[in-house]
Amino acid sequence: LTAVFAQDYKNRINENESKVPQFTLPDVLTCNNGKKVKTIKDWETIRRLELLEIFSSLEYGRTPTEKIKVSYDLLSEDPNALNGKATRKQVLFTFTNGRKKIEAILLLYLPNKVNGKAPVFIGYNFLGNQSTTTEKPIFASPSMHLSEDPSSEVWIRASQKRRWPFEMIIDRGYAVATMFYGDIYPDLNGLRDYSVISLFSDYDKRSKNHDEWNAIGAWAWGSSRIADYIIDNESRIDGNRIALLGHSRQGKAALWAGAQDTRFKVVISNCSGCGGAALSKRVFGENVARITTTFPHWFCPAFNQYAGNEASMPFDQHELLALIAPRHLYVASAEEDMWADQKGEYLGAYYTKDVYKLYGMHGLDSPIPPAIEQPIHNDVGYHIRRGIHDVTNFDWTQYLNYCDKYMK
Ligand code: GTR
Repeated sequence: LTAVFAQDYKNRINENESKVPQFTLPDVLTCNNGKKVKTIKDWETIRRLELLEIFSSLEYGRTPTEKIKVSYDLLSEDPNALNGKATRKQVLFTFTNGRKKIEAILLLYLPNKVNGKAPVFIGYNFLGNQSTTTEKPIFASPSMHLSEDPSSEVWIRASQKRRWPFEMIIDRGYAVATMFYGDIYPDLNGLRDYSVISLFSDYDKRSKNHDEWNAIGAWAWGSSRIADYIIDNESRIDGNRIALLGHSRQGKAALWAGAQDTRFKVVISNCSGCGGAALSKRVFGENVARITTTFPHWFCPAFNQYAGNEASMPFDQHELLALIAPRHLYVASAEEDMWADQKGEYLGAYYTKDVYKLYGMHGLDSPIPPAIEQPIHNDVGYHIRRGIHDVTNFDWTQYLNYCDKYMK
């Protein structure tokens, strides 16, 4: 039956621009009561809070404010990593509520040549810290055994090294920190009990509350915990210059984290697609029906009501991206990544412009996306590069250039 449903939704996937429905986007600066935001104060004290409430109650679920106890243990430190260019640290995070604990490991590279505090990129990896580098020893990430197929060769050392050009990042004077996202919420339906969500005092595994937070909410929460650690404990990193980067599903989580936590000064969405930077109302590529069926554990239950009914959504993703203003936002797409709806990703970023304008900042100028590999580095950044759904050196080069412009 599941296969039949999946096929049904697959049949309804549209990747033809001429079949994109007519739609009207909600105006990001119009409050729920119909009044228009005219000042930064109105935006920050009224509309911004309304939008956070919309995304908490209708898409990602509510992030609790309760604090979970966490301890940090330095597992290893090597001042001569990456041919002496970096100091590599591995830090064990133990989250606990007294009855139960969940462990995660942060892999951190600090640039040795930087005197004083370096800016940092934070980002999750898909396949464990050991997948990001050939360096040794790298500890296996604690929750890898909970993944779909732990014996698969994708988990081997350095399998995703190309997505993590540590040396290039270090050479540019940035620190970089990564963690396996499955350590925060193992990415399979039915594994909530193994996620950080299960540590909260009101956790009820049977809860079907419409605004119940889920995997994307948990990953976003976890990014903020990495920021806590860095700000409180890493004297070689500048806590005021944190860039958060996420690819694909982690791009969705990075945007949600950046919307909520103003300590992220640059938020980078790499091919985040549906539920990320892409406008839902275009119903192009992956759509709400498909994503909530394939990944029922990502969003809050309320989001399911828009399956096959994007037209009825009282919000869209440009309003999520606008919550990052006046901090910096970068959205990137890939030419062959129709599934993520490249044009929808561009428009999601473009339609933040009125909020950036309120702050006297420069968003994207044209509703028409730029040509392939012609990056725009206004206060809001965007590029579309050749190739498939991935993170490449081209992407990293743009992120480094953009951060040099706004974080150095
Ligand atoms: C796909 C999913 C996308 C995107 C992608 C990824 O299967 O449909 O929404 O998140 O995975 O994370 O690589």
